[in-house]
Amino acid sequence: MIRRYQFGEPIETDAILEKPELCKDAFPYMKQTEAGFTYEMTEEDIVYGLGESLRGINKRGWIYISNCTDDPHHTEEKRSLYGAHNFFIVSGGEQFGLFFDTPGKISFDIGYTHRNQIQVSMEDKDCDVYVIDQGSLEEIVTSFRQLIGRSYIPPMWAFGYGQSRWSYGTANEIRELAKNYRDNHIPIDMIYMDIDYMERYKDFTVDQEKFPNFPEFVEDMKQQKIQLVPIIDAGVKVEKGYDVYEEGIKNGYFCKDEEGKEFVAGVWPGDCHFPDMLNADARRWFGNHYETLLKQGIEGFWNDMNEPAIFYSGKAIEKVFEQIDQIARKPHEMGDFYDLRGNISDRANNPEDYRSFYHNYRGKKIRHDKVHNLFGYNMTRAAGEALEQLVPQKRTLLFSRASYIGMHRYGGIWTGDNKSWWSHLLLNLKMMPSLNMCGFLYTGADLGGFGEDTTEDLLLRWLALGVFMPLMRNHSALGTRRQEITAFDSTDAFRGILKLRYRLLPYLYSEFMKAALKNTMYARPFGFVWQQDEIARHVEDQLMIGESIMIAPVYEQNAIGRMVYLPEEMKLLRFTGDQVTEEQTMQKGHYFIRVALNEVVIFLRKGHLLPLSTGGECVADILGKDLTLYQFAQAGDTYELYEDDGVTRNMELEEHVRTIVWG
Ligand code: MIG
Repeated sequence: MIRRYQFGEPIETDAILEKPELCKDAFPYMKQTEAGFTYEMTEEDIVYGLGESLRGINKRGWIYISNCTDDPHHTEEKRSLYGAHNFFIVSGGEQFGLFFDTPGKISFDIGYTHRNQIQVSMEDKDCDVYVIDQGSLEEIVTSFRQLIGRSYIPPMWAFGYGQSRWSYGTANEIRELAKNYRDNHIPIDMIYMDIDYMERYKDFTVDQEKFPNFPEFVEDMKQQKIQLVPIIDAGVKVEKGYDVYEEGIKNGYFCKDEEGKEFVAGVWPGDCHFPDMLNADARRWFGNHYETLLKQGIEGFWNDMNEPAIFYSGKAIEKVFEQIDQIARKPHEMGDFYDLRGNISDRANNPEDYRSFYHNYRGKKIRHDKVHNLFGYNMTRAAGEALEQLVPQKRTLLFSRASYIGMHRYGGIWTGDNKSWWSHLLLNLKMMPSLNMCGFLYTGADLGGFGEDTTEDLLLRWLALGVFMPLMRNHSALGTRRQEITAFDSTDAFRGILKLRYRLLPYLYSEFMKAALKNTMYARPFGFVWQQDEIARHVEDQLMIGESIMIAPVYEQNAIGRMVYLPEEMKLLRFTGDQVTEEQTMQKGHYFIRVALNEVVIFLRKGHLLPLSTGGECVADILGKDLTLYQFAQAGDTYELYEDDGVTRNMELEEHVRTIVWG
């Protein structure tokens, strides 16, 4: 049973479609205080959840603030990333899950101020709180996921490997990249198009000089079984004659400032207006514009800059220019320079700017900061709802950078601008289960790291984790070292790891689909599986992926392997490239496991099967082909395999699951 409590007058978020009746009992577990709520933890408590946030699987010992932020430096001291996922579970003494449904800023102090105390606080204390405390950890998650609705499911080709870069600048560059991969038999299904494909960064346009005959090009790529996936930014360029701009002005679909004029924000296109994603009419209008690209053959999109990111606002930048002007006219003082410098560097994502524009939300004028965390959510909802109408017979790929719980029904997320750091490989692993808890199943990090220069071994190790992530994309920033597979010496090692991904796909897809359709987790922390095992409960660098396999990736440079904890008897499967080169049953315990750079080691749980394809260079190659079974099973053990055509929206479990029996 889920209990709903209400505090103040919460603004609707649409995180939950059917709300349970309000509960009249006293609010359990947490004490109400001036600032919000507190809870006294026991020493044994572990706190799980909070979706896309920094630090551990166990969130204890830090403070996390839900405030969707475009910050490309994901260092330990940060409190906010791009998402706002206000669900956590306390487990140890008492066991319960809480979801704080509120669209503004909210802070979760999980033993930061006082080591054994949780403090939840927010500016306006208007929120719905949902309490779930029946059953196991997994059952709490399933109840929560039922409450928030089924997670987004992409087409199966979106489980292939994707190559990205900011930016491939011309059609020829992409053709060459595709040829390089296909000639070298490096599996690939997607190539991403970053902002430079557009004409002056205008949404839904394609630069005709760099990408002539775009529909033909898209079709050519599809012939080679490669989908092109363009980026869409939140800001619409201010430019006379540009249809999206003109329509938005005419219909009043952009966010307005205090005086009722369109709010001006500087982002990539220069001066922009933000479509009012919270206004249902504006949402329909913006979503329908995706059709421009659909008509040219595009079947997938990634939504960026939708926190929304602001480099500067029109008004703030004017003030800076005034300041420069004043300084220039008088004798300079030391302080002037520092003042000016501070003023310029504080322009990006400035809280003052978020307080200076408004939405028309359900007929009411609402200041942006009150509903800040719903913006990216509703941009992706705009797209998701439109795509369902425009392409009713097929699934479309869609994922977002900013998000709030509720958005998980419309699209996936990638975890934004990480760096080519070993610590971010581990962060990727730790974030997965928390994201799953909050409904985000189709997710992944920029493999190899987005910012800074990667190295061959970092990319190899990161891909060895990436093979288990639903969204498997290698993406890197402008100006960093090239990060395509073909940029490195060990082509064979890379090819082997990517081929393994395609061998694993029947299993990974099946586990993903079951997680989506049954509201369960695709990636689980050990504490969810072996709750009675004190050591297992505190493992932060190994995960269960689906029901059959446990992974323990190498995340340190120059390591020849790593310590692995087996909470029970398991069977080690060593893949050298995509071939099994060792099978060994191992007892419960700690082991040092060697893993070479061209290897991936998987551990099979007892009583479970692992179906593998024979491999391929794109998802279409493996659809409907024979399977090879690996197992740590006895006669009679079973596996539920989910299979479908990978594109239709009919995904009923009963129709698509068959039971494989061992022996
Ligand atoms: O200000 O479009 O997170 O993936 O490559 C940077 C350029 C804007 C941020 C995205 C990143 C993308 C980049 N974008």
